[in-house]
Amino acid sequence: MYAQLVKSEGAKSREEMTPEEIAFQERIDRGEKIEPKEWMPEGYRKTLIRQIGQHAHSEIVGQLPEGNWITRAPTLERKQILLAKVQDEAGHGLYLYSAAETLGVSRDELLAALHSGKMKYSSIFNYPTLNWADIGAVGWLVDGAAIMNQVPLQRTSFGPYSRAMIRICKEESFHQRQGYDIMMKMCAGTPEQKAMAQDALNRFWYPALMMFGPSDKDSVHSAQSMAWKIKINTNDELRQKFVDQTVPQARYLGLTVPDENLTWNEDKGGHDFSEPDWSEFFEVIAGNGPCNAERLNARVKAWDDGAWFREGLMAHAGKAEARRRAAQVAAE
Ligand code: BYC
Repeated sequence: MYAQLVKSEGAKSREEMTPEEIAFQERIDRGEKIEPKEWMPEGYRKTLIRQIGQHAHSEIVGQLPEGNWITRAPTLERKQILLAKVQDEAGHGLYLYSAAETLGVSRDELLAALHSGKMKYSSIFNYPTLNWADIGAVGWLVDGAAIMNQVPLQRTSFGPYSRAMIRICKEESFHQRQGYDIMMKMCAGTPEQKAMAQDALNRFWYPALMMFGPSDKDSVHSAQSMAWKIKINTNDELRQKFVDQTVPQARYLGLTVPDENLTWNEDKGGHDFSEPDWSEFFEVIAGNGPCNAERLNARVKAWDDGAWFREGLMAHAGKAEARRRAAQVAAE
């Protein structure tokens, strides 16, 4: 099914819609939730499968850069906290795969599309986590950006996605705080520790800005997704909010955001800031980032290594079903 997905390039006008599509759009405009068994335009279903599926993949691929640091966390307490956070990401992936499955695509199909490179996951996870300060920066910036994007998605029009987002957002704020807490500790530590925190901010700032997607003029899906309330805000709106929220947090830490153009713009009531290098972004999402191959190989290996377990589950389910049938026959 995923292979049939088409790119949308603008919202349909009312004149282009069928009567069913108009009635559907009116439900969306009234703020009604759409549930899986209800009629929906094929494009709505496909856009949701793409976005929810990629979101689910981001959660499970997102476990890799942090999971790598669980054994190297500096204290037992930090290890427990990081372990809990990484386990939460697995749970988020499962909520989201379940939400996608209600749209008629199986988890196996979604994972096959991830493994073959047909489906994307967030660009941010193609950057390496080189040291412990990076774990602080990931929690602070990456989870901070994720919250900025996900809080509005709690109001998204598709019921199962919206309900999954409510649960996910509760946990994301803990994730962001654990990252900021690591940064506070490092910034109050030795000059070397503070320099590590600054270096992590320098490396993660622009990749974090890229998480919100290309600038609005290059966003192919935004117009239709916003008309359907699959997305609530544009990419640039959320990026702006993220910068405005994060700059004072960096100041509090005594760190410098690596952007010479960063200034407060009184007229717009927000910061002016430099755009990320969009050619780098498009290279990363095309599969050519620093860790794309490593991340995908890790996921494919996990899938292959888990084959015996899936086979065991299927064999058990087959036996249970045979027993149930035999008991039914005996009872008749
Ligand atoms: N990375 O038309 P556009 C997390 C693609 S998990 C990769 O603006 P759209 C966390 C886009 O897919 C965070 N690809 O697209 C987990 C499209 O390509 P396709 C994940 C990107 O969908 C563990 C093309 O570029 N969050 O935080 O309207 C640990 C054109 O873009 C990216 C979500 O997934 C990107 N950054 O808007 C810690 C949230 N940006 O599909 C943390 C849900 C764009 O046509 N998703 N592309 O081949 C969304 O809100 C939207 O899908 C996006 C993109 C804002 C990401």
